[in-house]
Amino acid sequence: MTVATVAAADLGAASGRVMLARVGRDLLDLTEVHRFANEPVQLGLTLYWDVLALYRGVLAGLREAGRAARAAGGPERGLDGIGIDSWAVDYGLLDASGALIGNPVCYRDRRTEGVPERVHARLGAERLYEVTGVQQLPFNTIYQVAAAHGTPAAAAARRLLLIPDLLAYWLTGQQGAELTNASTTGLLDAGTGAWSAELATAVGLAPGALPPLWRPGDLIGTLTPDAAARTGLDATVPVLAVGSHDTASAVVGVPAEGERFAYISCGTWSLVGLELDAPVRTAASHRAGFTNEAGVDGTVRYLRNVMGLWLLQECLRGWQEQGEPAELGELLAAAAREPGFVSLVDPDDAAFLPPGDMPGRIAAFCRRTGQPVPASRPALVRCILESLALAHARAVEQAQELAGRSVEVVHVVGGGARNELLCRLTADACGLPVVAGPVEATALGNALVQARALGTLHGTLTDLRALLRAHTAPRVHLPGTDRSGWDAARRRLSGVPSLP
Ligand code: LFR
Repeated sequence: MTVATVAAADLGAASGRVMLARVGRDLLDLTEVHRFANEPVQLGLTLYWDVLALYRGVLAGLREAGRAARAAGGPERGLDGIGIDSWAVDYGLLDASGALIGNPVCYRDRRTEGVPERVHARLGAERLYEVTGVQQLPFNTIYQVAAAHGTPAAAAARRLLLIPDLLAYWLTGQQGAELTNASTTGLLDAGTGAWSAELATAVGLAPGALPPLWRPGDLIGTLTPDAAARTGLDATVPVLAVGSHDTASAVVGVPAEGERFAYISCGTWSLVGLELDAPVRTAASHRAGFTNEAGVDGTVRYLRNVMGLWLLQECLRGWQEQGEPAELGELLAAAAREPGFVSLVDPDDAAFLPPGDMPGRIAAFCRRTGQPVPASRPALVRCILESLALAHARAVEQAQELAGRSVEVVHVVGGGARNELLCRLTADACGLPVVAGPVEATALGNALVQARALGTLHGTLTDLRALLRAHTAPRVHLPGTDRSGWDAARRRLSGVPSLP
């Protein structure tokens, strides 16, 4: 086929959407056909995802995508392919009949507090890093599974499916685990590329609970009669494995040329790093908190999770909840006029991870470290964005040192590419040009991998990126020449205990 008409379902921590993409050798266009909220639900002590609402949203989006594609003269069966990506690490459990056991728990739930320490005491943190190569974040699947061990739900579980795989199962009836997302769990052996039976058993998973692996580009299956009826699509429409970890798809969607680039996939999280051919699993890399996640085409996503725009999103959500909403555009414009380097926080401080009173927690950090508490909303936003820019620069610098590769440019993709102040501050802090965009890198990466699997596109990631460059118009932010403010901020923060 010369044009592939595909749907990319992209589920984020705050919203999900379905995009309709038309991809050809000289064509790449993307339209959002459906967007729906994704709000975790606190019930008793546990924070859950409403995964059935997500499934409903995906069905509605696919219906809309098929309708729009047909109206535009697309394929008679509705779509040529469907790909699903979402945030990582979270999962649903299936019982022996294949039914979902309860709602998946959100990775920001507090059930894993203290669990990594327990797991490390038994298995050894260094050894775990050598085996999995994964940054030891408290919410990694391995710690969530360990936290739930001994509960009735865990005892009944026969299968563990990551979120995109769970939705693919409901659409096709096929069970599997897509590799890029599987690599975030802390249960995959990075050396062999297979699940580690030893680690799975050690945290109490039933034998066979981890399903066979799919690689991006594999056919997962075609729609079940039920899914076909609910979406108005033909039952022959294939669901294809893509980089089902949203960050893996976002990295495909980085319009870079050559290999001397760093990327920041910037949304709720900032995923900051490099694309490598081989993992870096040194002790120094472990100490610096870098991960080696699997990328598309056997690449390694060597990156660090920086807490990202979550800090700002949580402030906005809190103000909204109190009935005093802020208008983001105005707030950012006001923040740009604020004086710089007044107060800085470490965005990665564990105190910022759960939902809740973010301005209060930032104020507490400032008090604890002897800095002025931001006196207004614009001052608070300035503090957040400067702190993020500094954390971005630190991660870009460390990634280069640890991997032994220097970069010439930093690509910012995802929603954060829209935030000009953040991009400018990041360029200044890194001392490198920032190329901002596309905002829709994840959906584009998802669609490009599908189009290649369908035979419409050919070639490597470099070839896919050439198509991206021809059809997107990223914005370049050059760094300022005066580095003194940033260097002084770095020195000042080196005295803060939680910062390196
Ligand atoms: C970004 C992301 C990150 C992952 C975090 C939690 O959306 O997928 O890569 O560390 O969410 O799953």
